[in-house]
Amino acid sequence: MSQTAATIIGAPLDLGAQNLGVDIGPDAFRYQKIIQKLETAGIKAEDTGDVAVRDRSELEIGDHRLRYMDEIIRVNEEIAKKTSDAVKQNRKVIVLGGDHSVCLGAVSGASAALNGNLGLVYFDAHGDMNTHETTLTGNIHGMHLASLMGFGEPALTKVHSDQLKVAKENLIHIGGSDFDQAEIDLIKREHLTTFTLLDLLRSGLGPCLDMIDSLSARVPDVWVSLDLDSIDRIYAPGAGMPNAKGLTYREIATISQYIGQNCNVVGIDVVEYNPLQDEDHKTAELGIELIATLFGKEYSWYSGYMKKNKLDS
Ligand SMILES: [Mn+2]
Repeated sequence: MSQTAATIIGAPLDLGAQNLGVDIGPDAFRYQKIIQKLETAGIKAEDTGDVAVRDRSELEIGDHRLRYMDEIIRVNEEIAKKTSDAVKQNRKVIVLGGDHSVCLGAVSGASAALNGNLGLVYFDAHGDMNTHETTLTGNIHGMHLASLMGFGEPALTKVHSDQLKVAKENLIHIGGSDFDQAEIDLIKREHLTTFTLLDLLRSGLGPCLDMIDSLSARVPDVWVSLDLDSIDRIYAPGAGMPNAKGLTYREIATISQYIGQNCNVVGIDVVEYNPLQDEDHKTAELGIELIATLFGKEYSWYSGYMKKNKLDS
């Protein structure tokens, strides 16, 4: 089996949220042997280390509607540069958060490398589609998805390049169960494509798979943003905000496999991982499995490990 080349970018940014414990996420994935596990799935990942993030104790909050924006933009510019370089070299990109605002740089970089011709599949219990004008918290991890589609604060929409990062018709938002009214208004006004928990319970997975089909027919390349809080806390207790009505393992694994088999996934960000809340590292383990399946690989860390070490003879 030929190995797929990938680049890992650690993004221990937690300034987009408030004290969710997600800044140690990248190191926890490394401790969980992400490199070795992906290798058994056919992905040869090179770890480029972490982008530097200043501690919040050294920083000014700034505008309370856009908390810590200057440092968040600075970090995301660096993520965007590294992502863009890797995509141009035809390497798959894995961005390990960090809070979800790291998606801003990741998708901006990938989009720039692909001249804006990029689809985005976005797993999240929340909308992340507020702007500085509608936010209730001032936390940028609730705004960057709007920014990627050109809405809201210009300093955020223009990270890495002045061009639109994701055309609104090239977004699929999956797993939503907790949208703010302003986000619902934006979704309706802009006719965004969403597949919520309610849609899932009402219709089953069919319409979601149809959305993925039409996205892959429209754009050659897709980025996947995986907020672990889209997954039920039974399977992902280590999410920054654990979700009691999230996607089951069966659902997230099936959708991920479908994406991996039907889309060219150029990169993935896995975000909002809080190792301190995890149980037996199972959230990290699930994250690694989903990375492999989203890149179209089969994941069986245990059987691969057994074979490699000749323990099954
Ligand atoms: Mn999110």
